[in-house]
Amino acid sequence: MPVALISGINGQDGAYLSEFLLNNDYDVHGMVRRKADSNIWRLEELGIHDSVELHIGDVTDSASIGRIVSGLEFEPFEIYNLAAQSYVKASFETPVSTFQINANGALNMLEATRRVCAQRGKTWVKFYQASTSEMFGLTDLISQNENTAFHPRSPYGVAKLAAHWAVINYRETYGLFACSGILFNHESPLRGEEFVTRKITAAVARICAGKQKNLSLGNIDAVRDWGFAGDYVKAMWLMLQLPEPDDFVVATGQAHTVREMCDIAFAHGGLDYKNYVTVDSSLFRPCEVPDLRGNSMKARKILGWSPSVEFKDLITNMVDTELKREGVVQHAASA
Ligand code: NAP
Ligand code: G4F
Repeated sequence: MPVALISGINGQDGAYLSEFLLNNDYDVHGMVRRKADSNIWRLEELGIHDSVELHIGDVTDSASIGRIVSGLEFEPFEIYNLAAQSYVKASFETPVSTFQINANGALNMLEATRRVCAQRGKTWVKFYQASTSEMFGLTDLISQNENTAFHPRSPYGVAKLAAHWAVINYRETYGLFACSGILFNHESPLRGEEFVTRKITAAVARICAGKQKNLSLGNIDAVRDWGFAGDYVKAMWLMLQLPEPDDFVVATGQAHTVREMCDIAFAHGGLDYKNYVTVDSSLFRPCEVPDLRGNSMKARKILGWSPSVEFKDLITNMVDTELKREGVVQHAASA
């Protein structure tokens, strides 16, 4: 039975990746930080919390990683390093801890991988790093691919770029099977509440339920390439099945504004967003990434990957889930 270890297993992608790997007969292990309260609601929502084995650890704690990685000695295995402080805006407030988790944490994971491979063979472990389109940051290109220059615009992006180069360096220096997926924004009903898709779709449901009156947003003219998280975790796995390690952009190629998202989400709840959304300058980022759109031709050609969910369906599905969570019977006009 193939074995996988996922750091950040309790996050959005960790949960969908676990589900995907379990469906492909993997023995799935995950690293979670010790928390005062349970933090595995996503695994519970997918009904897979009893099917994965959780290990207490922290990517900033090399001792815990060494213990977990060297403990998985049954088979050659796959490591997916998804753990991160993943909220870009918060990285301006906590730049040092963001760097420790997102950059040093990745280095700790790579080092543990290198040590196991030094004992067992170069490709005993295959390593996936969660890189991001935020590394492109400020760009005047219409779309970004694997050859686009990086210009990160946040402590988050800078830390992720350090980790990205560490992966390349470990590949070139030690011959590790290590891949980076440069993933553009991907969303789902399991998204964290601070991210704009979930913030908007949850607000629509709460407004419909009479629990919220309006919604404050930041830069609603920001443009992003949004896809469905369930599609993106498959691309992670596909990278580790290649004969040689490589890096890939994963994106839909379709770009939209936050404003368009508001229009679709509120209309699905039978509402006009203009009556509810206000722009609050305190929600703008000190340094914004105005416009991102991915060119995933390489992933499509070599991995055979393609997205399966259109932007409008992604947003309306998220609204539907939030309406159910709020116990709202769907508006007749949008049902
Ligand atoms: P997420 O929901 O925020 O999940 C991140 C996970 O990392 C959480 O489970 C968190 O656990 C865990 N974590 C944070 N610090 C940790 C530490 N020190 N040690 C161990 N675990 C720690 O993020 P996501 O959307 O699933 O994204 C997964 C990865 O892909 C992240 O690295 C993110 O930066 C990257 N990425 C995401 C997107 C996207 O659009 N979703 C796009 C490109 C790249 P706690 O519960 O303990 O906080
Ligand atoms: O949903 P967001 O917070 O996602 P962001 O910053 O693009 O980052 C996400 O995607 C990255 C991949 O490109 C990941 F690496 C990262 O971990 C994370 O998953 O914001 C999207 C856009 C931004 O331009 C932001 O300024 O929406 C704009 N926005 C406007 N009003 C807002 C808001 N974002 C949030 N979170 N909240 C608002 O009120």
